[in-house]
Amino acid sequence: KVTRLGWIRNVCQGDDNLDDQRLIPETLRAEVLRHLTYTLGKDAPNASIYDWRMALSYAIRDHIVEPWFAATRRTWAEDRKRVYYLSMEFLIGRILEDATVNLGLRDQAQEVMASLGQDFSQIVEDEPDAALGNGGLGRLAACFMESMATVGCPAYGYGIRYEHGLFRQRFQNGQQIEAPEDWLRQTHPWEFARPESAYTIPFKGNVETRDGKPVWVPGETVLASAHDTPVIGWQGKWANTLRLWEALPTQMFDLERFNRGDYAAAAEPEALARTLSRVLYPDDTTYQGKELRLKQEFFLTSAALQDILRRFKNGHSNLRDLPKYVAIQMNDTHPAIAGPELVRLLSDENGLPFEEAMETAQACLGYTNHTLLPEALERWATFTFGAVLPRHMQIVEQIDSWHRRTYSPPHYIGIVKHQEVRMGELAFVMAHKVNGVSALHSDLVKKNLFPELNRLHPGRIINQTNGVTPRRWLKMANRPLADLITETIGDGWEADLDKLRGLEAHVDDAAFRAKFDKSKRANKVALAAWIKDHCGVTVSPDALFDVQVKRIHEYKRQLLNILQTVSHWHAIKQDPTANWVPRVKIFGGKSAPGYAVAKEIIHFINDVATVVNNDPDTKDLLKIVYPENYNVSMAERLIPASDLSEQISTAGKEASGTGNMKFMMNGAPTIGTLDGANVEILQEVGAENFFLFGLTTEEAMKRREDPDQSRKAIEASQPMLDVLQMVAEGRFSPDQKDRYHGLVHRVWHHDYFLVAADFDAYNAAQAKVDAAYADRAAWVRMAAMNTARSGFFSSDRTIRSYMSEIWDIPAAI
Ligand code: B1N
Repeated sequence: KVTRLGWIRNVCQGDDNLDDQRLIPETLRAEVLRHLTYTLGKDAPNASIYDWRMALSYAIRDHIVEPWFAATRRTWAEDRKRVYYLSMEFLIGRILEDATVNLGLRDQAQEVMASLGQDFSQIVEDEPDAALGNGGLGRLAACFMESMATVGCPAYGYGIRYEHGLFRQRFQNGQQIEAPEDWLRQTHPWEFARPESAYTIPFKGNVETRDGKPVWVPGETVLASAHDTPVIGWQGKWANTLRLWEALPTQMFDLERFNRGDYAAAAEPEALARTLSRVLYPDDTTYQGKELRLKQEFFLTSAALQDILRRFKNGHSNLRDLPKYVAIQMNDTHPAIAGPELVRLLSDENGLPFEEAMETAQACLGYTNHTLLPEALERWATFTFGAVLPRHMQIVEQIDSWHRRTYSPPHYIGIVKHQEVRMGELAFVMAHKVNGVSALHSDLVKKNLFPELNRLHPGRIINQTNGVTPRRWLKMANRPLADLITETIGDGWEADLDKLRGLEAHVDDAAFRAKFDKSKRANKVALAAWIKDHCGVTVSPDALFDVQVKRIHEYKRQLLNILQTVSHWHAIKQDPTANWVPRVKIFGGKSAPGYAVAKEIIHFINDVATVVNNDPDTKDLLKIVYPENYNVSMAERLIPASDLSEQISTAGKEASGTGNMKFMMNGAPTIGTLDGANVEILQEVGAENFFLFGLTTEEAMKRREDPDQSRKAIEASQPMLDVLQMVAEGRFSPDQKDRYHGLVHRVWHHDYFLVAADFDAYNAAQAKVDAAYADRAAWVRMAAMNTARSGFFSSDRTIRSYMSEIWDIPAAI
């Protein structure tokens, strides 16, 4: 028998022979009971599911702390370079089950809780999602944190500890209603508060000159106080820290006002400071020039940089050596104020000359671009920027003229232009590497977004295709398939996903295919029960589960999907006895609260669902479900149960996509366009295992040159004419027949995202899906090929590539 610490030590020393050293369940059981009793002060007979979850979480957290210390000690001892990943979003989801999976304790945890009369899966589901992000960008940051811990890359994630994460979505008469999310109402057991690690963040005021030097005299200050969550990698061999900042007042409250009896005014400074970490902005790939958002961005960035410099100075004295020990990655332009802030800290506060500060900062900084959409590119009015960050406004001007002077560009796109600070250009100029997130996207970043800067700085823009962690998205979320994979090719694939190629040798084996099919069916049966429970709709697990889950956005074209669904419904009604393949259309996703067109699409999908699901003619052939409040934990349930992955964005608009990779790993072939990482998925999986359709990026750009393009496309397509007529007649809004006139009008006349232009091609691709699905053996083979060839999309591959191409850090594991 090995003690807990002894076991962990063996793991840390790379002893892979864990079987006879497994933590014995009795120990874990005692630990859970100890936490229940002494940490929570609860007696087992009176404990609620919440109490049990807390007790188990603390017991599991204890096991993370040892490798966490070990990794930190080793990083200090070996004086290693660290990555600092700056992101306004970390879309983590639930932690408990993921932690048990990575520690190899999942089965023990289940057994132990059962012995205590508790159901492990219920406990897991009691945990609220940590929803500190909007969508792909935030989830990518979370996958990267897990992969950095898995490959042994010393790293800190820096973010904001939002009191309220992404809003909860409900439907009322088919329309989205937002309610605040409140994940911190219950104790969050995974974090350690570090009130001793706090920094003052200055804002506003003005810049004075003293002894010929600029001195920023702030008008307000706020305190950034740290909360650390350890992030454990696969098999607990390494752990890193996610450090989230909470905003606190530098002065608790105004005692003088309080004594005067003015209680509201006395509490004002506190309330004002706290608004900085109060709520996540719910915009995905859009941007609004709100002052509070700029303050949040600076709050995160300044706290992170002060922390980074403090850690560096704790062992080093020459700030010019910073790039040898520090790599800072900016997750989009949201933390792009890091450029001027680092220059300010190095020059104003530490006395480096401007040019040396510039060089040092650049050598540390990397910038990842996540979108080409013009509405997402951050630009701040110099008026706002200068008022909130007066010293930074000066430094930005200085950077701009330094850049102009140093590279004398022919026609210069300035950082400051038309009284705006352009954060993309700023991030580009301040970074030694700029990367896109898929091959196609990185190409477009060079050609369309930064053509001038690319000519001035050849080689600075590189590609780093996104990835996702296979521990959460396969091992944890899809146990039936994960077990089958291990049974078929052995273990080790979890940290070396290219090993999945070993499955290819089995796809022509009928016995293997039967097992593969069985694993998918088990997930579908479970999902069907969940759908019955949550949506009140009965669906058959024998139907084809066709899934589109992601933020609602015009460019993602949920509208194309639902219009094609209407067309399919109409076709079934025309010929009810034909050999139709039963389908369940599943939608999931939130709209930004202020995005009226996206909200109308949600309403429309729900209205179509109501009509279709109540139609006796199509009863067993077509169902539409749209569960409320799509989030990470819902994704973990839906994706493993999917047969078909909808990735149908207008070519050139989706930077990468990461959901597409999760579906592929879980054995769902894609119906999709040549957009984002779909291009690489197609390349890896082969055209015979992918349902490709639609215009290419170039064709799409060309098509838009014709102002009449959508009308022409519609008039050339009888199915499209039929669908639009049904919608316009009010077939799906009998209580308000003209409800979708605006929607129909836009498809006819303002169809920037080319729904009409791609409709027939999409319809034809869906018919091919039906035909393919009807041939069971061929379909399952195709599904298995998707899993087998998904190795490239592990975020471990992505992180190793960032380490060598951007961060200059060797792998430890
Ligand atoms: O980033 C993901 C990509 O896979 C997606 O294709 C891309 O759309 C997404 C402003 C964004 N790009 N930009 C954002 C999010 C929040 C915000 O306030 C922009 N999200 C993406 C990961 O690379």
